[in-house]
Amino acid sequence: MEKTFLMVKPDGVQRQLIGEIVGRFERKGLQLIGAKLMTIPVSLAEQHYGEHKGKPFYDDLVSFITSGPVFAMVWQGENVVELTRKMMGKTNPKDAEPGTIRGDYSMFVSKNIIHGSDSPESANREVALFFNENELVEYDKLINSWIY
Ligand code: IDP
Repeated sequence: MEKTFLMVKPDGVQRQLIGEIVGRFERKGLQLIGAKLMTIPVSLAEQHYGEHKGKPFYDDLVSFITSGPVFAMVWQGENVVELTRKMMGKTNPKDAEPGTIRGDYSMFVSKNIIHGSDSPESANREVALFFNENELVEYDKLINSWIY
């Protein structure tokens, strides 16, 4: 089953949106297999956002993502990467459709409350960056026979 890395950013944690965001993915039928509240060290933030190094917003992005706790998660399901990107909405909340997480709960690109891997390859990389193998819990979700 495909996995993805999702993270409620510091603004989403402060705005008490963890439960709302987790609830949307649960109700969709996805399976949570790892989660933790953590403060990201600068070195991990730099690795995670390495592709943006050199861009004008990079320094602000690293200081924002390390500014307070995030809620890091691993979810699995069929096509989970594409599906959760759709549920998150466009990067800039002004372009994100109502009904998406960013469309419903955020106003500004640097405070867009959630991160989600953008391809299965980046999902594998990001899951490995944030979680040890033993932090991922494989279990049978009995309701899956009513979902798939
Ligand atoms: P994504 O989070 O939708 O995958 P990316 O392009 O990978 O979008 O950008 C990573 C994060 O960097 C965004 O979620 C947003 O918080 C921030 N960001 C992207 N573009 C800008 C910008 O033009 N100004 C400020 N922040 C930006």
